[in-house]
Amino acid sequence: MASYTNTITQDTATLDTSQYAIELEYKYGAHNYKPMPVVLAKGLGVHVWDVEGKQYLDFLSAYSAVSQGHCHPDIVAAMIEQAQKLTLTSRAFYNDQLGECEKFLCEYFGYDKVLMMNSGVEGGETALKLTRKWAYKVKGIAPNKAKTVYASGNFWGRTLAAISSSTDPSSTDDYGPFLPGVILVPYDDLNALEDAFKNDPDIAGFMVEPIQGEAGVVVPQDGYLKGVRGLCTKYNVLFIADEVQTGIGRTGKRLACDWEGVKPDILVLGKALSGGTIPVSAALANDEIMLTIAPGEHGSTYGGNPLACAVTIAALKVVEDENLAENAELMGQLFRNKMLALQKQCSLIETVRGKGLLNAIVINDTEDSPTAMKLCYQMMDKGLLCKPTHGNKIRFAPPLVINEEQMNLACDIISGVFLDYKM
Ligand code: IF1
Repeated sequence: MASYTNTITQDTATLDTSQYAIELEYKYGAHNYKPMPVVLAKGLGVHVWDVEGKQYLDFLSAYSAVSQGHCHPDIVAAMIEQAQKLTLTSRAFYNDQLGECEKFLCEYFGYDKVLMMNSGVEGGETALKLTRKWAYKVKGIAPNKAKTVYASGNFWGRTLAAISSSTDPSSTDDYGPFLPGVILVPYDDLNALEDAFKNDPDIAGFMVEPIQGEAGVVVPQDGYLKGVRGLCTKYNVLFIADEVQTGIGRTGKRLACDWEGVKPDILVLGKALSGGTIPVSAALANDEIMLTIAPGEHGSTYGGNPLACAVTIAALKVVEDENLAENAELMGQLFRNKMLALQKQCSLIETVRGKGLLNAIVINDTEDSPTAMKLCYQMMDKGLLCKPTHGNKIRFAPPLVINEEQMNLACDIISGVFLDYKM
C-alpha cells in the first residue's frame, strides 16, 4: 500500500508499483475522483488483491455492481463465449441474443417490455423520457408542460438530466442551467408527496430509490413504498423505482420494492445486472408506457448488444442459482446484529442501518469531520475496503456471495478498528 500524494514528486521509474499507478492516474487522468490509495489488480468472489499481492475483503463491491462476486466464473464464461462469436451489431440489425435476454428480463421481473441501455443513468434517463411520452400521449398533459417529482437526497447519476434533480452541491455546482420541470419533496414523506400531486395536474411521474444509497443508506419507514404506490395510482402519476443500487438481491429480496409487495410502473436497473463485467442497464414497463416510444425516438449504439445480453442472463441466473437474495438477508442480519452489539461498546457509532447487504454506520461526528475516512484507512490496513459517503457515513455493501466465516472476519476487523480508534 502506498501513501497518497498530490504531486508527481520523483521520476516514476523509481516508484513502487502502487505509487506508480497512482501517479500515472494523477498525471494523465482527470481529477474527478480521489480514490483511496490502494491499487487493485485482481478479484475473485468477495476478495480483491492489490498490485503487491495483499488481499482485501471488498465491502464496497463497486457500489453494489459486483453483487455476484468478482469475476464470477459463470458470468465470465458467458462473456468469453459470446465475445468470441459476436459483440456488437448496433440496433440497425437484429441479433440472436437480444430477444432471448428481453424475454428473460420481462419474465423475471414481470413486465411486458424492456428497453436496454448501458449505464444506470441512461436507464433513469430512459424512464424519464418514457414518462414524458406517456404524459403527452396517454395522460394528456399539454405539450412541454410535464413535470417529474424526486425526493431530496436522490442520486441517479451524473448527466445534466440527473443532476437537475440533485440536492447535492458537489454534483451540481457550476453545471447550470438545469432541466426544468423538476419538483423536489422530502424523502419518506407521503404528506409532502400528496401535496405536490394535489397541487399540480402536470405531474407525470415520481422517481424514487426504495432505499437512498448515496444519501447514506437511508431506509424509509415501513409502508412508504406502499403509500407511494397508492398516491401514484390515485393521482395518475407514474411510479418510477430506481433500483439501480437496491435491485437484484442487494436488500434481501429480488427487488427492494418486493419488501412491500409493490410494483412500480417503470423499473430501472443497472449495476449488478451484469455482475460487474460490462455496463448494462434497463428500464422495464408495460405496453401502455413502453409503446409510447416509436422507432428512432430513443436508443444507444451499445444498448442491447449481444455481449451485454449474454452476460445479463448469466448474471441473473447466478443470483437465482446461488440464492443470493436469501444470503444477503441472512448475512445482513448477522452484520447488523454484530454492529449493534459493537455500538453498545463504542460511542463513535451513532446509527447502524440498512437492509440485506446494503448497510451503513453513521459516525457520531459532524459531516465534515475526517473520522469516517480515517476509520476507512485503518480498515484498509487491516484488509477490508470500504468508503465514507457524505463525510460521516460508512457504507458496507459486500458482494452477496459472502459466507458466514467471511462476514465474521469482516465484523472482527471493523470492531477492532472502531474500538482501537483514538480521536
Ligand atoms: C459515481 C454513490 C453509489 C445509483 C442509483 C443510478 C445510478 C447510481 C441509485 C447511476 C449510481 C454511483 C455512481 C458512482 C457512485 C455511486 C454511488 F456513491 F454516489 F452513492 F452507488 F452509492 N441510480 N451510483 O446509485 O448509475 O450511471 O453510475 O451506472 O461515482 O458516480 P451509473
